Amino acid sequence: MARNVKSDTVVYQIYPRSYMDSDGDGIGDIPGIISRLDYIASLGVNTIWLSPVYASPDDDNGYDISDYKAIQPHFGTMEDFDRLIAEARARGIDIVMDLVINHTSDEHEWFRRALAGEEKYRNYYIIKEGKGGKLPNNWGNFFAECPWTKFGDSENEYYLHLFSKKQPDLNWHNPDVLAEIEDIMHFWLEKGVAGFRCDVINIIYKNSYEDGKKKLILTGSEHYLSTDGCHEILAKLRSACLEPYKAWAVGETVFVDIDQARKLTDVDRGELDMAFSFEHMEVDQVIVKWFRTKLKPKKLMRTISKWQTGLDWNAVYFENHDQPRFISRLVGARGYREEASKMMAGLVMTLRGTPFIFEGQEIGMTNFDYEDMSDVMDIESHNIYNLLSSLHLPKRLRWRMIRLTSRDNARTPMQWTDGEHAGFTEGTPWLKVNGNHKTVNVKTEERKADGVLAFWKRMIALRKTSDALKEGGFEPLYEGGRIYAYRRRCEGESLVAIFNMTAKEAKLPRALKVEGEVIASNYDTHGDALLPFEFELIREEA
Ligand code: TEU
Repeated sequence: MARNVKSDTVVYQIYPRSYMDSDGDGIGDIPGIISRLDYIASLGVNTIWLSPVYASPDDDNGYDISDYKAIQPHFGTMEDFDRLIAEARARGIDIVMDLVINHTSDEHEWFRRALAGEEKYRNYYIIKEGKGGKLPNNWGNFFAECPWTKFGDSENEYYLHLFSKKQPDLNWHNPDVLAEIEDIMHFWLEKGVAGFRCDVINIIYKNSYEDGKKKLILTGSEHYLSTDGCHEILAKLRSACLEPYKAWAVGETVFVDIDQARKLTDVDRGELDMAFSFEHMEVDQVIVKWFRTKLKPKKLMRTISKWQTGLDWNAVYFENHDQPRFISRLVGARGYREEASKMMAGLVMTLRGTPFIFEGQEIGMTNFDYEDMSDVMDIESHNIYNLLSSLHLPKRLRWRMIRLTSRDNARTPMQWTDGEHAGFTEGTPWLKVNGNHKTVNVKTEERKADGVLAFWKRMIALRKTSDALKEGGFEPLYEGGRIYAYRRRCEGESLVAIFNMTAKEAKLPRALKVEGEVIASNYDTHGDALLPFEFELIREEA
């Protein structure tokens, strides 16, 4: 089997709630996205990944699906969706759907019918008896709540939910579940979607429901991370759904190591085209994601190189709807937002793999500027905050942790203009816009010949014309305290990318002498030392 994703695919992720509101209800929608397709096309990207737009009670902003074949009414109608596909295609842009199949919403018809006592649908979920007055097992939960909730009125039965209690896990031991999901995938593929981003795909198949070895987080995960059953299901979904349409799939694969990711993306096994790994997002993390320390560039470089050399093809990303803005992690309060944003464009567009750009990254959007929990909407952040309160952590510390790690950092509305609500809505936005929209916004960027947006566009365009960037191998050259360098080479072209990943000037190490022409950079002049967050792409002499 071959990989279905093409080497020139560049993906732009849209979090529909926060992108563009067309009807003034404060929530982004599909007509809003359609109205921005010319802008998206102007970036040079050729694929959009849409975070979920299916019907949902929105306990987790659409990652709790109540009908896989319907559009969330506040996002629009199925006609709007069909129009989106057609209008995007007219601009050479594919649509990739988010596929959330570890769990449904508790308001999905299957769960309702299970609750109503229909045996067939009980079997779609994981319902277990409590043990001696206790829960069925000692597992942990991704959202820091209890993963077992009483099933309906039952005395001693619980259903498993690794996320919120409104997200019951599906029972992937049941072949009917597989058949349902295949049907759903065919439905969207028939509409012309180019593939799927598969939510927490490596945890869908639970090997057993025994107690897990006690851990600080996610006790029990050894029973469901990248199990053989999961590999089997992925292979089936590929041959039954993806292959007939030559569609591709990227897996969100939590807690994977290189070996697991290699297996999940091995072309001959025919499962996923590529996987989102997390190790590079955890370089500033201490044990769990809510404890952050300063980002150490060398650790970041080493992690990037490890995955670049360890996997044949990577899903290259530094931002998405779950992660704080990477720019904020990189520069903190030190300034250099523009320089660092451009440097990140250089990094994303020159690594080997499929680049994913998250909405707003292309104009250098940063973490939210809220000062209080009342502005935060994310269920995970609220759960954590409550947990920390129950542990009597001082309010200041609690808030600091939320501020640095909340998923809402990435979910603030897209900043289109310097006007009211950043031009995102004429109503009241569901989540407050960042005050820096006065200076950081698309309209302002579009007027700048050398702005962050212009630089992203240039890097996206450059990648399209370069075989070394699209297909060439990756060779790490230097990983220092400040400077990172690697070579991308294919027959006939050799490029070296050099980065100063810090806010201080850094001397070019003697070991790193590269001869050639600078073909892209975020600074005009180049000396022996790299300026703060300087990026250079050098075409080596043949
Ligand atoms: O995320 C799964 C996941 O493990 C994390 O990224 C999650 O956001 C959290 O940080 C766990 O501590 C996916 C989606 O991307 C996320 O938005 C959903 O909330 C989640 O699955 C459940 O569907």
